[in-house]
Amino acid sequence: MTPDVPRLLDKVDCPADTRSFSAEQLRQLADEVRQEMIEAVSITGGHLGAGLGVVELTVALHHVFETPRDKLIWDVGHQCYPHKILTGRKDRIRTLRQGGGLSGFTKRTESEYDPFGAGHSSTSISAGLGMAVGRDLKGEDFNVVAVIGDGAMSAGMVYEAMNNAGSMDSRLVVILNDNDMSIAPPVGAMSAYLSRLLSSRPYLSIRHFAKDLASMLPPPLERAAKRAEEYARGFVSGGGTLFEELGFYYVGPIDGHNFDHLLPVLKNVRDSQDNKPVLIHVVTQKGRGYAPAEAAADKYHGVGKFDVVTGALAKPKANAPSYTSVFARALLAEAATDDRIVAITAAMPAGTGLDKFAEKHPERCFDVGIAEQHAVTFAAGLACEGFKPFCALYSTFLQRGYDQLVHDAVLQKLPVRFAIDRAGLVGADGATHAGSFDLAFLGCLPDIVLMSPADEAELMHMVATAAAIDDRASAFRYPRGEGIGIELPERGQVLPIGKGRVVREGSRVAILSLGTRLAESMKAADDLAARGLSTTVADARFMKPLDEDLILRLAREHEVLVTVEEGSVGGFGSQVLHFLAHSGALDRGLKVRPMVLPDLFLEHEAPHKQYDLAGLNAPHIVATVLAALGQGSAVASA
Ligand SMILES: Cc1ncc(C[n+]2csc(CCOP(=O)(O)OP(=O)(O)O)c2C)c(N)n1
Repeated sequence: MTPDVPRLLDKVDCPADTRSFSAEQLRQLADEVRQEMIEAVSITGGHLGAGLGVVELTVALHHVFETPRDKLIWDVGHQCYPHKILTGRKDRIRTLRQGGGLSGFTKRTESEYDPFGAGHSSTSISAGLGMAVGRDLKGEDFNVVAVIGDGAMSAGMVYEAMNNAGSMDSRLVVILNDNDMSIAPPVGAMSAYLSRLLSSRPYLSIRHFAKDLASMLPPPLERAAKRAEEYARGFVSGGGTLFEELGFYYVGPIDGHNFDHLLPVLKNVRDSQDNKPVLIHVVTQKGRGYAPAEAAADKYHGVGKFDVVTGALAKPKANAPSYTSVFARALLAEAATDDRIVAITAAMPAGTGLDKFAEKHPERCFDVGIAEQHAVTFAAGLACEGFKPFCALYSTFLQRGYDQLVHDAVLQKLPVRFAIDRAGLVGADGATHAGSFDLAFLGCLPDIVLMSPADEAELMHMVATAAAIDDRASAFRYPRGEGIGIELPERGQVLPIGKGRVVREGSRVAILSLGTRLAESMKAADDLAARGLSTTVADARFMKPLDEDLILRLAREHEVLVTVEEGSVGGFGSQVLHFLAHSGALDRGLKVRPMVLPDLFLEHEAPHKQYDLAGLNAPHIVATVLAALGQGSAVASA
């Protein structure tokens, strides 16, 4: 686009500015939004493919519906960049995912156009139904539209919501954005069903839009007859869709890049007064309009900075392998000699490193879709049959499988191994994706073995240890990003259960670290030593069982004991304090200072700044020790 052609986008400050646009103008606006989005993401990094795929849909929705009065809910929220550009945030779009800038997801506190925040998938139909029913209870009149991807349709929550919606007399519009991709290719019977549905039905024709569509959404009195007829048709031809069986009107498929298709269907649905849920099946292409992203939808799902002209992705300088890749390497090393090892991912094969495992052992690796609850209980079932399941999930997504973890795995002492990636702070992905809580919600469970490595070699040992624990569930949690560059063994060693290690001997101050804050603890010890405070540093390795002997020794031999972890209150430090209180060590005047993540949802920010904000770097540890000794003031660390 030449700079002297005025952009329509410059005149669009909010969706209302598009309401009088012609289809031709909407097409131009879509091109401009697409260009704007590509340029912004090339600078900020972020989710690219999903947003590019919904540019036309986003423009059409805001043109047809009266947002923000009509509520528009984006499932996961990772495809919302075009939506942000159109809803008063285009001036800040180049701050996406940067500290103090726009969130990479929808967020209620960010805009009145974001009626529901997201980050985790498959919540939109439930939230939309709640809003629709709330609207009806209040006697108000607005539309609720939920846009959900085919990948997100693999989660059970979607079916709970549709099951409920189909039996309620509430008007709700669900748009199924079918691009035949999750992050990786979609999996499962539902995905196969959608493909069959598409191949068995031509796109709705213009004739349909003009005439037949109106009659698909009958006034209430005709509804019973109409539905009987639909059921009969479905029965005779076998053509009734699953959605219709669940009580939705099914409209589609339609081409989600074609305004001539989108506009009449959306207007029709908007103007219908029928109190029933409608599902519009929209077909889109992930990465649409940007050749590199069209060609590699998985690679361009989420990106760092890139060159707009060539599509070349800037490779961050890697000093050391990522924890994810070390986990994959360690698991492969274990699986080489033990064919009972199996691995489970919930739609994150590359994110968890299990793509490597799947290449080597396709028959032993299971991608179950975005279905963390199922992943956990499926793993428990595999354990019942004598397998050694490694269930690899991000900490934040494991939250969804908590009851399954407690009730199906841990309580039954089934040896499911939980490989918990992205534990702790996650940088640009922000609060929705932070893995802050797993230590707290796992540490309270009886019988679980809970570990956290201080570096990537330790992670290898913990994978080997988990493989060897056959009488109960175990978990090891490790952070996003790269390790410290330590030499890696060919294969991990099995660690003594519940035993930590002292990595530096001192006499006055003790720092007991769990996880990768050990490096900062060592730096703090150097600083303290330079101030004449001889400092012991220990790596707990295990949060459960606690190394009681080690803790008692540290308590006995030091004046101050600081615990450090990258987790919320209620985790390791709380367990140590609880133990020490009962042991009587506190009565003897020991000064204990647990250092944890702050008690707030930390926003997106560069990782190194997040540690500063969280107060978990070496200077914070030093300050905490000095304050405990009455030699300085504590910095905020909790
Ligand atoms: C509960 C949960 N598990 C995993 C993820 C990670 N994740 C983000 S987007 C995505 C794929 C979504 O696919 P789809 O719904 O088809 O949307 P698309 O990106 O194709 O537009 C996944 C697995 C998540 N956000 N939430």
